Amino acid sequence: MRRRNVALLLALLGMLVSACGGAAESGTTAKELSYTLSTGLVDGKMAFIGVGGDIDGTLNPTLRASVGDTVTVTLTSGEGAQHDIAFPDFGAASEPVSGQGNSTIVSFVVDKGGTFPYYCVVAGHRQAGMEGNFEVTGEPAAPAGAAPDAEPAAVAATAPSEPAVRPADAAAEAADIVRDPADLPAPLGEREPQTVRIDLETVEVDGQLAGGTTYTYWTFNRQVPGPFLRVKLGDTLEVHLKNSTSSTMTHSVDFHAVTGPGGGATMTQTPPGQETMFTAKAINPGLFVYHCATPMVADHIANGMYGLILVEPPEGLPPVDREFYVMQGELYTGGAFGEKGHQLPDVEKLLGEEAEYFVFNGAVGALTEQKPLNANVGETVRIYFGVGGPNFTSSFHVIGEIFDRVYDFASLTSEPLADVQTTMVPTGGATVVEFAVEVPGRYILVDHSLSRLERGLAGFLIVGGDEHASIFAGSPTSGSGH
Ligand SMILES: [Cu+2]
Repeated sequence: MRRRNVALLLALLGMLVSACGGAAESGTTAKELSYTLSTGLVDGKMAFIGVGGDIDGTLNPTLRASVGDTVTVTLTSGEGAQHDIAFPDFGAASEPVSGQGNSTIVSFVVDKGGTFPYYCVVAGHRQAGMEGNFEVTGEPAAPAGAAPDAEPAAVAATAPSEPAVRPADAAAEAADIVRDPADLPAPLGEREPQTVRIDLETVEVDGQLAGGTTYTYWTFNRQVPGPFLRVKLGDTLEVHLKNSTSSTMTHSVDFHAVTGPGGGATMTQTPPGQETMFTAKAINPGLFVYHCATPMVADHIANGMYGLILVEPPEGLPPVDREFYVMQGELYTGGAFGEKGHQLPDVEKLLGEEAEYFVFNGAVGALTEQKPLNANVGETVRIYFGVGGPNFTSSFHVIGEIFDRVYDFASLTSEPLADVQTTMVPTGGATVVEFAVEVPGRYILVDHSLSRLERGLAGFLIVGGDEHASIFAGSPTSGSGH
């Protein structure tokens, strides 16, 4: 840390010296300019907010300087989430800052004229709104052989790029973030509506994505998906959202089961270390997705912030022998699918919808080697299945089974469909499927867009018990891989 400070000081001295040189050459007086910016969420978008002077209160204010000036920008974290500020055209970027009221500083000498972007480099924040203009009067830079018009094209290329992968040092202690598909509360039975307290904690955890590959997940309660919540029609939800002190981001929750602005997201934008609360009445039965709704929302969802809440109709659902909880999502990593080490998120891939990983319950192998679904011949099975996404609709199918009933779009008040092979589940949507298991063996849960099977998307339903030759019989041909 001390060594870095010395390096910083030397760099600053170097800049000052060059600034004096520049001023002497041009014969003008170089100024020292200071700007102060805060950060915040305004109307659902992230922004830099001007503090003091002409820019006071302005969102993403245009900052101005002249060639030769030394510009110092102090960035204060207004809401406590992690941010930074970069002027990539000048090779200048601050250290990240987090924690409400803490500051970071970047200082640099302006060596060319024109209009340049400044923005937050934290993944997704520029796209979520944290970008402004830096206008420099004076001689534009004229690199030999380069037309001035060509300059904007260089902006993106000179942006500081994060490495795609971090060394695998974290792999050993990375957490198991996989939600067991059997981890869900029992049916509520018939009862009067009541107030149900729901405690959610948003935690950012380094977790196992695949063998030898780790990823920093953003979670509800440390697992993906978040906890399965079960309430009754007419219940009042009292939602407490706590954002861990170790978080770098603001988080929130939007319940699709809630009627009201943002599904609760407007009231739960929660900086690290803080807690928010809202109440809402469950006035529609069904199986609903909940997810984080902090900009960039797609980024928060891709990182694992989704779950399901079941609002049972008064009479509940017909009894079954086994219930399971499965959610599909996709991840956008810097490294290609299968690359080892700690993968960092890739916002460009996210915006291009070029997913590297497709997962059930958070990780490759989550529902195959790690925590498969288990049942026995003669039992009835119900799967609560949702798609967090953020971008890919699922063609949900169980290889070797037929859904006896599908509550299409997770509507529990419509008559279920009978005898369905594959059912479509939109992003931010869910379904409930039921079937009896008559034949022992291993069944594979897939999205029948089967290229995703090669990107990690598979789950096992392992059925034990006696053969049932009247339904299924024969012997595999030698050489069959199945
Ligand atoms: Cu979030």
